[in-house]
Amino acid sequence: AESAGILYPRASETRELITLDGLWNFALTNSTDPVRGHVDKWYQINFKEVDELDIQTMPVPASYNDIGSDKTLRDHVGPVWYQRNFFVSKSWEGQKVWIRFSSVCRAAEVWVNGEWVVSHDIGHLPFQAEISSVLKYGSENTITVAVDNTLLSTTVPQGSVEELLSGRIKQSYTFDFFNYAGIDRPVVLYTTPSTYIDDITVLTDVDDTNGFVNYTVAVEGSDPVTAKVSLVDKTGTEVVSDTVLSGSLFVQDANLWWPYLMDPNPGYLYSLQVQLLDSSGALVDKYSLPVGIRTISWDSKSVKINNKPIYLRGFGRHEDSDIKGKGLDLPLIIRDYNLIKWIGANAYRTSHYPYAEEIMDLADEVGIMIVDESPAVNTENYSDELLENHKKSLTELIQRDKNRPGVIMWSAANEPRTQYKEAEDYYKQIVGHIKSLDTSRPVTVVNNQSPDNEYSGQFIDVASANIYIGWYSDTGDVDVIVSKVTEVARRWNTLHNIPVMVTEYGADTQEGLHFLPSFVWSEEYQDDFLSKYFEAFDQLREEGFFIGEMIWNFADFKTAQTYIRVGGNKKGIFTRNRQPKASAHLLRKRYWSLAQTL
Ligand code: GCB
Repeated sequence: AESAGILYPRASETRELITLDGLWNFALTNSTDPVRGHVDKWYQINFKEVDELDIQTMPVPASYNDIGSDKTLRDHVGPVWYQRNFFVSKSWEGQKVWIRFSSVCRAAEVWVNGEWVVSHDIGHLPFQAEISSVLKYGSENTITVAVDNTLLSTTVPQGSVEELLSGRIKQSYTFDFFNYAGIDRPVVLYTTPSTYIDDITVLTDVDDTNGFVNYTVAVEGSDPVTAKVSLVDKTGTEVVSDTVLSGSLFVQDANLWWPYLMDPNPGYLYSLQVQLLDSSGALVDKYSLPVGIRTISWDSKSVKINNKPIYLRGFGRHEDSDIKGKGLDLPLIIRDYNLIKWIGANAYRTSHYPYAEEIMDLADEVGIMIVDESPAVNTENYSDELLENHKKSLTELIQRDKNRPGVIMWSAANEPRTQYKEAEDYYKQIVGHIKSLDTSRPVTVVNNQSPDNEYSGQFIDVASANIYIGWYSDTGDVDVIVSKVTEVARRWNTLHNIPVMVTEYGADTQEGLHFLPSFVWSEEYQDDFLSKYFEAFDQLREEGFFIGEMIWNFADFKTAQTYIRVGGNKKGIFTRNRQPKASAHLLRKRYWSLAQTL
């Protein structure tokens, strides 16, 4: 059974949790015979007992591509197979046991003890299944996962597959980051009671210094229960409570959730502790959700948090690093947040797919404002099937992130081909779908089309422009940046009467390459280029509709092989190893001074 809720798994008085992260057994299929594993039912065999399977050891979580030493693994197209054993305690019998994957890139099929339990067809988003009835308690169990990275014209994101003259199958795609694949985020087993908290939805509001936490608890199961819902502050003190499953908590003189550097105490989180009780008052289930009290509002010129206009100082980013690809990496995540704080940023966009829940938790805690993006990047060849998959990605994204105070905007897509007329109905439906799920946050589409020659702008609340003047056009001509950038931004505003931000601008820069006077690819050029954009942004800020700047990119990252990329995209202000280029110091000066004036 699949559940509607997808709450982050947490242990509590009523819930236990074990991780299945670690070393798994791993087998490739031959790309020219992709169905082999299914035909031979690899989910019913023990990989280790089959000699011709050529088993490798694979870490979870990690992308598998860069772990090996040959191209067969890195450039593999089609299914790969993961398997491991795990022990389930006798004491879990009688409870509901769930398997939850935080993400598998891209399509996953899961079997436990040879029985199919769940499939999921999109990367970067969690899924789970209740597996109580297929488990052996007090005994070893086997889990097998088939992971397929193939991208087609109807998948999100899109791609195409061809057979080369050599007979090799090759995956192509137009997006500018490596198509990493595998079980790239944590896998856990957890228990719930048979009557349990399936989902919690929180919507907060602010009235002067007071806060409201409006909540709804969804319960599954047949036992009659009553509730106790308490809001607990950082010191562990209960501030207010109620006994209904759906209600509104009034918080006098609330500690509001503020972005980083907008308040001495940013990212304040309460804990909403939800308890289900039986008729005798005994605890049935308990789940605690972090809650930030804040409100978002917007009009034709601004976006406000707690009624104060915000100005976004941030980045486009990637989940990307050496060896593990997009695999969850806690030291890297903390390093990144330390750099974000060091540089004085207050925002980023989860370009070009939803980021790990652990990364999102830290945004909530630090006070980083997130533009939360669907994995739909560069959409083209619009079809009904693509539309359905794209909508599904947004349903799952909003279900996962709806309660996060840090998420201040939904991004429906990055650089869709919106210059075609068929994009009009498509994006009308996509934005309408987001609005049907959440009206508390503005919606954007991140565009690189000219505002006069595209069809999505009429539906969105905030315009997001990716601009590469001085790089892909006017290469080397930094002197035209100010006039051209201000013109594009103004045009978005006058055409649709909405606030505007620049979501990408950047220049590839090889660390350590120096030229005086500045020359493309040098650290000097990146500084020159950025300084001109800063000038443009300062002019735009005077005009009253410009709400933010996000540099492309936080760090260098890996891409597919192409002659315009030397070892990947080098537009980072940090290297892939997270060390600063000269531009990081320049940006730091700007972000800290903006933080002081705004
Ligand atoms: C873009 C894309 C981004 C690329 C970037 C670039 O417009 O949104 O994915 O990496 O340009 O550097 O070309």
